[in-house]
Amino acid sequence: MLVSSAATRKDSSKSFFQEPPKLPANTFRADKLLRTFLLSVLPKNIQEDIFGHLDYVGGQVASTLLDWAADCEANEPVHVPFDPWGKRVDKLIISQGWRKLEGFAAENGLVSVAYERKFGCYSRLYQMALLYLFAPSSAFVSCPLAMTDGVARTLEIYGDKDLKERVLPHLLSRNPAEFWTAGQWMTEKTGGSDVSQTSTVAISDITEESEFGATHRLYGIKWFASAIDSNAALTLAKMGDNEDLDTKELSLFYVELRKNKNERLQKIEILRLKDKLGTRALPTAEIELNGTPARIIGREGRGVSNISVVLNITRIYNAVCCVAHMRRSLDLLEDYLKKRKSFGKVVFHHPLQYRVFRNLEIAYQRSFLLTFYAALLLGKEENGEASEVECMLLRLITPLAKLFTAKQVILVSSEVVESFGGAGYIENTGIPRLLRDAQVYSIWEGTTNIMCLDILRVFAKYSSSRSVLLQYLAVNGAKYSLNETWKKKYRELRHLLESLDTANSSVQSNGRKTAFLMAFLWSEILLERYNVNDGNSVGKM
Ligand code: UCC
Ligand code: FAD
Repeated sequence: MLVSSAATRKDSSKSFFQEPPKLPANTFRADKLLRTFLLSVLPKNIQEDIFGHLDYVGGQVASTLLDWAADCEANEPVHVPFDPWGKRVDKLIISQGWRKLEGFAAENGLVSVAYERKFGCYSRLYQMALLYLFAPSSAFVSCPLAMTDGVARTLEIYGDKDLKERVLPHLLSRNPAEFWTAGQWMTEKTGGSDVSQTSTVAISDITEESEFGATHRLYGIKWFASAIDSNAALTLAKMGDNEDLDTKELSLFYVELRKNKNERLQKIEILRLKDKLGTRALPTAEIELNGTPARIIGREGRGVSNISVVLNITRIYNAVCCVAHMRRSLDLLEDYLKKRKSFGKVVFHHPLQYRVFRNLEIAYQRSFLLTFYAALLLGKEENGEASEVECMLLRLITPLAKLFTAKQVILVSSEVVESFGGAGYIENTGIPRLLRDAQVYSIWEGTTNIMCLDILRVFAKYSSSRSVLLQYLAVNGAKYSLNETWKKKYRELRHLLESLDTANSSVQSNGRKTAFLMAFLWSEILLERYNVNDGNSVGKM
């Protein structure tokens, strides 16, 4: 009798298999907040025009694209510096999955939708909704798309006829065979936050006719160059012709790396690929520019200001990808917690775990609303429809959304790993990657501190910016009758902004406090405005 009950116990443990987490079959249909936001912001005719496409993408990202992304993760990029005979070849081996994801992005207008401007000021929002669906299944193809978009916008603003007529169409192509991606090389060994120590020099000794009208040759090392399989890049360098002149100022250069993806780089050596904590499917290289032909863009010495066009686009991409990363993690977690049992019920129904989950959802909602409000303002600005106040709000919300979402995604991903229990720590469940990949968003495209300083830079540079922000917050705080906590925090922010004039070191050291107060106050308003406080996107117990 004893023997048989032990055998039964043994059998039941052997026959128990935990159901793994599953994504919704269509992530657009399942996404209540995305739909709520688009329904309340977009005119009806635009909803009708774009929802079919979002629905298609929402289905693909939860099926076909998962296989392509898995292929990217299983076959990380490889750099082969030499051939068997010792000749430098700098071959880059990239997975099929990566190419397919790039092709999907081109065909579905992941970059071009924003530039075709078929939906006027709402084109950006449509594009960012596509990116939001695509990013978590893209193995970081989202990264070259971000930089391609930033470069496209820079060429729109500063490019000459050739760049606009020959290069821009490649960046905006919907044909995978014609589509080019672009990179952005700013960081050097001496610094990524502070690029003033850049040692790359530009010499104007172009003698032969260059295919893309190169004006200079570049010499130097770029310490981080992501998506090194790209076709083009923007980079910074000092003018190096005359050592006696003050060459401190940086200029912006366009580099054409290759016409076809598999071509070898000309006068650029890949020193090695970075061995990274996350983003492992993305080829990030250290490169040496050995007389690389390059073409100056914009005014000499205005490189940092000019490349900030790229930064302001990629920072919004960064925020969208963080929000998307949170949504994907929470979708997987909710499904899992509704299947996993402990102490006699599914874990989702334990009040404490439910509270944890709900708080993560709220962090996600705040992040989503700040980010998509930024996308809405960006669309208006690009279409010439933003008021002066809206332009100022956009300038402030861009670094704010970048820094806030990048911190929230780390917090959310870490809790998600823990909420999966031990399974969250086991590599082939796919869950640990969520945490590893989350860490990058707060580093690249400007760290959290640099974003705080960027916000302070705006307050210092534009005298009206503080009153514009405070007025916006006060009017909306009153409109939505926000509570005492909100009012107290508003007064705290007002006090901090008033103290900016004192120019002492506490101004900078309060940078994070200032930014996180702004994020709280602003996101509270957006939660009310888009009626999210009723928990309409929070998984019900
Ligand atoms: O990390 C990178 C790529 C990663 C892969 C792609 C990820 C895509 C994300 C999608 C998710 C999947 S690329 C490297 C990114 N690097 C950074 O973000 C640099 C961080 N450092 C900064 O942001 C600094 O603030 C600097 C380097 C931009 C500027 O520092 P400085 O030297 O102190 O600059 P100044 O003197 O304050 O600014 C020079 C001029 C000023 O204008 P003027 O001269 O007219 O007064 C500034 O107002 O540039 C202007 N400026 C800006 N204007 C500076 N930043 C901005 C801005 N954001 N918008 C407008
Ligand atoms: P540092 O500038 O040395 O900063 C170190 C720390 O000091 C940071 O925490 C920073 O916040 C803090 N700090 C610096 N200055 C201040 C200050 N004034 N006040 C307060 N705190 C400060 N770069 C590119 O150009 N192109 C790319 O394609 C690219 N791809 C990347 C891919 C990955 C996966 C990663 C991780 C990075 C990539 N980068 C790229 C580099 C990235 O942009 C930089 O790492 C980043 O900007 C920080 O620069 P840094 O590494 O030199 O850090």
